[in-house]
Amino acid sequence: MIQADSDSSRRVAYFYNRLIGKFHYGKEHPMKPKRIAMAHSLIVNFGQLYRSLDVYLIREAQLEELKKFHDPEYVTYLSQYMSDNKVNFVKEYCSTNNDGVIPENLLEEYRLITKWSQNKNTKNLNAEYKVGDSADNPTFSGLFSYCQFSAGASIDCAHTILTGQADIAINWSGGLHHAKKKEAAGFCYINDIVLCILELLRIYVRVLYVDIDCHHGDGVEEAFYLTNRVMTLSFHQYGDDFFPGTGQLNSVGLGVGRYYAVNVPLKPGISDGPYLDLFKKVTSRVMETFRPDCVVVQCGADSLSLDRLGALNLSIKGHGQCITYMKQFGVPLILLGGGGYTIQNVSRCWAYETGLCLGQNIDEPIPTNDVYYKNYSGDYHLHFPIQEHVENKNKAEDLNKIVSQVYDHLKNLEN
Ligand code: VJV
Ligand code: CA
Ligand code: ZN
Repeated sequence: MIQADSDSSRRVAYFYNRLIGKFHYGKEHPMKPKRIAMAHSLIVNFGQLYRSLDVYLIREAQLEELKKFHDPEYVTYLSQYMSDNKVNFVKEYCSTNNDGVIPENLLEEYRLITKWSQNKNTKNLNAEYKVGDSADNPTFSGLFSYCQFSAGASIDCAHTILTGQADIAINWSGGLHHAKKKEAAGFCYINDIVLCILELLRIYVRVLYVDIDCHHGDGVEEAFYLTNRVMTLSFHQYGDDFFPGTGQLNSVGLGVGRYYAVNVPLKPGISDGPYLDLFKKVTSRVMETFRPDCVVVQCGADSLSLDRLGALNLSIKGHGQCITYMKQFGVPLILLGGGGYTIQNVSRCWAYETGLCLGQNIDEPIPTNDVYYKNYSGDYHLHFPIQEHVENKNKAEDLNKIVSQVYDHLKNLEN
C-alpha cells in the first residue's frame, strides 16, 4: 500500500540521465553505476511515484564549473578520459566540417582532445593525481564524462533550489564525497558535493551538510574545514583501519571554522533504534544552533545491513527515517547518492527515499515488469529483512558520550 502524508505537495526535482548506468569501473570493482539505472527503473515502475516528480535531464558540467573547486591542471588532466563516443564525435565533426571553423561549443573539447593525443606519453601524472594508480580509482572509458554528469546534476540541484523551482532536489548519481581539490580517492574523482555547496553559498549564508554514508565524508569536510558558513556532519564507521581513517570526534574544524565540523564515529553493527536515536539527538541540536538556509544530505546506502563494504546494520526504513527527519524541518533539501555496494539494496533504498520526498511510504513488492526484476530474487519486495543476530558493538554509554561531546562542541558556536 502506498500512503501519501499531508505534505505530499512538496515539489521534487529528480535528476537522471540513462547514460550514467553505462559507465563501468572495471570487472569486480565494488562501485557499480548500474545501481543508479536500477533505482531509476524502480522509480519509473512505481508509476504513481514517477508521475509526481519533476524529472530533469542531467547535463555534463563544463570544465570551468569543475575548476570552481578543483585545481585547473587536475581538471585538464582528467578531461583526457572523455568518452570514446565524444572523442570520435568531436574529431569526426571537426574533420567533416573542414572549412577550418570549429564550432564554439566544441572548441575547448577539440583543443583538449588534440592536446592529449599529441602528448600521450610525455608526463605521467597518474601517481600525482592518484588516478589509475590504485584499484580504488581506476581509469575507464568515459571516466571524465561520468564525473561531468555527476557534477552537472549536483550543481543543477542547487539551481532548482535557489530559483525556487523545487523544495527538494535529488541526484542519486552524485555524493562522491572523497574527491579532493587535486586528488582522486575512494572511488571519487570530482567532488560534486563541494561544487553543489559552493553554488548554494552564492546566495545562502549557511549550508548544512549531513553524510550518512558509512564512510567519513572527508573531502567535503576538508573543503570547508576553515569556514563557518558550512557545517559538515558525518556519521561513519570508524576504527580497525576502516577507510579513510579520519573523522574522529575531536576533528572539529579550524580557525573561524572551529566547531563547524561534526563527526560521529561508530563501531560496526549499529541498528535502526540506536542509530536513529543518535541521529535525531545530533541533527536536532545542529539545526537549532546552526540554523542553515539549506541542507545537503549524502545518502550513501553502504550504511545498510548486508552491504559488501560497510558493517553497519540499518534497514531501508531506518535509513529512510533519517531523510524524513531532515525533511520535517521544512528547510530546502538536496539529496545526493554516494556509496552502496549490495546494489539491489541500494536501488531499493533510493527508490524508497524518492517516495518519502513525495510523502509516499512505499511498502510493496517489486513491480514484475521491472527490467532488473531478477536482481531482487529472494523476496522480491522493496524492503529486505536486516540481520537479526549481528552484534551492535556500540555500547549505550559510548553513544551517550558522543552526544554529550557533540553538544559541548556546539555550545561554542556564536549566535
Ligand atoms: O580501503 C581502501 C584502501 C586500500 C588500498 C586499495 N585497495 C584496493 C583497497 C584497500 C586502502 N579503500 C576503500 C575505499 C572505499 C571507498 C568508499 C567510497 C564511498 O562509499 O564512501 C563513497 C562513494 C576500499 N574499501 C574496499 C575497497 N576499497 C575495494 C576496492 C576494490 C575491490 C575491492 C574492495 C577495487 C577493485 C576491485 N576490488 C576489483
Ligand atoms: Ca558518513
Ligand atoms: Zn561509503
